[in-house]
Amino acid sequence: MRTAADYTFHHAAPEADDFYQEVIDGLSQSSRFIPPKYFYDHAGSRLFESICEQPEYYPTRIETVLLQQYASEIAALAGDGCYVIEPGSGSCEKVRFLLDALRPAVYVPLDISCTHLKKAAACIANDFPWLDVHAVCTDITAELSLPFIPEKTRSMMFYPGSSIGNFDPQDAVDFLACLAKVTGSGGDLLIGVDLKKDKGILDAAYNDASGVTAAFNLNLLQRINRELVGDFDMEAFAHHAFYNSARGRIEMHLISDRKQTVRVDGHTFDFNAGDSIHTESSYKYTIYEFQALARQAGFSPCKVWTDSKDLFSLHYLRAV
Ligand code: AVI
Repeated sequence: MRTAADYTFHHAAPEADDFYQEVIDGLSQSSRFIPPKYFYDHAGSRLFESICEQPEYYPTRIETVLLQQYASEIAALAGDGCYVIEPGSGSCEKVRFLLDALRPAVYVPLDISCTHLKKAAACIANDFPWLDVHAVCTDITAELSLPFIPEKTRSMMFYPGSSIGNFDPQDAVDFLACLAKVTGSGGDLLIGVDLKKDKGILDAAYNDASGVTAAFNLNLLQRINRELVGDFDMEAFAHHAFYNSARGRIEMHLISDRKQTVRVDGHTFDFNAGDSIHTESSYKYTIYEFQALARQAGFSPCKVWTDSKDLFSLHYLRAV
């Protein structure tokens, strides 16, 4: 038997300049926007784990119950000895609920945060000594290339947490189409999708009383200060999140509370009081809307599970 923390590591992370360029470009536009993938530095990844434990943030709890409850049904659909590939694997917590039932040949976690990924992969390898773990540090929104996966391997993409909601719908279709390309025809996708529901429940989930989501949002400015020689005053921006019913999405913003000028590596950006930096959208779907989106990406629905209050859904899809 192999030793603890024995796993294979592949590094395909983007150049540091991507963060720099996307921040400068995003802050230079009239509608300022920084892509949410940059939330997840080491501090941001930890804050996200803490969000998942907040009582108002229901998706993680409900999805975990669904995974536990339906693990054997999922395993029956996936078949024996498949490759499980998890884009944006974070702390690799949710896959644990499937591994004993699924008994995959290989588990491939993919994440942009290398430090976090190495730790999570080592823990999985330690806790499931029979499992072959190939961790890949990469930007999953760039073209995915996994050359170590043999052709004709049966694979199941695992994309929990409703992270698909963080893409605009057309980008979500394009991303799912990339996953379909990686699995090939007959490959599977198990994906968690947050459902449309009462606005009060959604607003509370992104404005937890302990202020963890606010800290997560503001950490983006701290990250710019730390890594890109920025001088954002953390006291001068506030977290703002709300459900935009017309667009079917939560929007997260950082709002300037005064007129101010911010510098990032010699570039200057002027803000008036109330000006926003849009940091994240989190789209919510009905089951029917999501299945239509998945079809556009080349997947056909096999099965969907939901909780008794229809707050969250877990879809099993197959690439055509
Ligand atoms: C990762 N993603 C699905 C989360 C969401 O709900 O959109 C990120 C998040 N942002 C604030 N809270 C959680």
